[in-house]
Amino acid sequence: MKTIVTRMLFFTSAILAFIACQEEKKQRIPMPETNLANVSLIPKPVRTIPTNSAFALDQFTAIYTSKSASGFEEVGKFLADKLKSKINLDIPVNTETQNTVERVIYINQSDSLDLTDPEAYQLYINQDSIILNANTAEGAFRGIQTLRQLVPEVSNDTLAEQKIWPVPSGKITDNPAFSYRGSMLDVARHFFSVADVKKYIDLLSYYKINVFHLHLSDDQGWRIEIKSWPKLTEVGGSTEVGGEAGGFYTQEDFKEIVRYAEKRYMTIIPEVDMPGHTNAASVSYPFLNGNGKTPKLYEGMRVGFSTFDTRKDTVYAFIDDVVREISNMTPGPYFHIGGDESHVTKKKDYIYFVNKVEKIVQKHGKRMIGWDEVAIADVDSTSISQWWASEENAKKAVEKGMQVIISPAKKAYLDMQYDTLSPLGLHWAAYIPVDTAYVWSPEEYGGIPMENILGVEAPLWSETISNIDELEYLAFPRMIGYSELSWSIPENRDWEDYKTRLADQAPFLDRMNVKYYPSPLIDWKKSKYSYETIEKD
Ligand code: TNX
Repeated sequence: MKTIVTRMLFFTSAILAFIACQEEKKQRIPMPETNLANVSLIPKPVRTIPTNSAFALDQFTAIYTSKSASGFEEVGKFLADKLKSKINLDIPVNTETQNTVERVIYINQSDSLDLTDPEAYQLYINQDSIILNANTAEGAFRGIQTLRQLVPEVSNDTLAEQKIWPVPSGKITDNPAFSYRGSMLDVARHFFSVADVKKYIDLLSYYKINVFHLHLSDDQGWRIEIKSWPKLTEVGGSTEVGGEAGGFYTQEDFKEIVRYAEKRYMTIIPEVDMPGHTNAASVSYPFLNGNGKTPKLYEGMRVGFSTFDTRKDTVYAFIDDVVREISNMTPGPYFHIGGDESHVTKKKDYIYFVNKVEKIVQKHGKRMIGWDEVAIADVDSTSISQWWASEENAKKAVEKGMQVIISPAKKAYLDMQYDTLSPLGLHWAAYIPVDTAYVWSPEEYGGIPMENILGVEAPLWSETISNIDELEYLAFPRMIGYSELSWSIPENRDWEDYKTRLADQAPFLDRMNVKYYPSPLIDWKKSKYSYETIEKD
């Protein structure tokens, strides 16, 4: 009953407001005092200057975008869609001038020299307009994530007849510290559906993550259809850790993931782990196997027992097909060859293998990424080393002029338990509570020179997680901290300040139905969504 009355009231007030607006067009609605610098933005922008008033986001607001610049209109529509699901307001995008429009959000392609980083943006929030300037649609896309965070979850119903969501006024200028800000998901130990992956990608993009690395093969499963080698998925895709059913992405599925990520200006990095971590491939095609044993499907959690035969030409012909088929579906510049924990590959064979596979990757137009071990081979300076375990290997990569992705297991592994009581995760590298995950500097980690650091990535290995709820429990809230470590400059990072901003993410996470770990270190904000759940119960 209450909702019907509220709806009727809303309907009548909307009509009244509409009439009133027609009469008193352009009259400013007095706004409450605000402080843009106190809004809980994550990642924290480079610079925020509050002007203490607000933009009245309401039913008389419209979005306009540069039309000639490619991608800007789509960014405008993306914003409208997300605001519709957040506050249930329909905001028209680039519709012909309507006389009901009182205020505008303008997403503008600007050639300003202050916006040289392709992801840089400026937000000017005034009482009558919001102007988002960016050089590229990618920059505009990052900017609308900030705007989404600035729009309050709950409207103010006392300022005018209509509902108003006051957006704090001021100016934000922003760009990322690192151009590579990633998360990895292991879909090999446990398979995750396209829908699960999309949900994760969408959450990551809200926090300006721009790289999503998919670990597509391992001892326990092969997860990507290769048309020229169908048994990889027929046989190798049939298992996962713990004896559950496994699964794989068809090439259409993979392309769908790529498209979904592309819309969010996110690069997909496919990984086929080799020469170790290859049991599932070798069971499918036993000629690949190089450990002298008959390969059998494997559903355990051990690592380091498998290897390709590094001295057979047919193995490289196979790898060529795999890299070609996957690279053809991958618009991003990278192909990840794994290369970790090849404990049963002789060192000279490992080096021979990595040298050859690097050439295959390059032949198919991609830059090779490998886990830090690959730096012991004769790799090219254009290849990239992902530092997960060995400082010595990371240093070798730097000596070779390579770029390094900072992913130290002790700090950045999302599959590490929060503490000894965590029901999910491992702890071979460390226990990583939410503060430990945040309080370190990728800029200074292990003394890698800044010019060699490509960026930061937090991998989520899936030995102990088998569904989206469990995935979210390990990834959130820590992933939010990694977004700040990779986007925000060190001067803007502070645990005490971050803690309160993280607490304010609860309404968003609840609304997205994210089963995050409610760390006791954080005083989580109650949200109307969590109240609703309590009421229903
Ligand atoms: C080490 S990290 C691995 C993975 C495991 C992970 C579990 C890396 C390059 N190799 O195979 O899944 O530890 O934390």
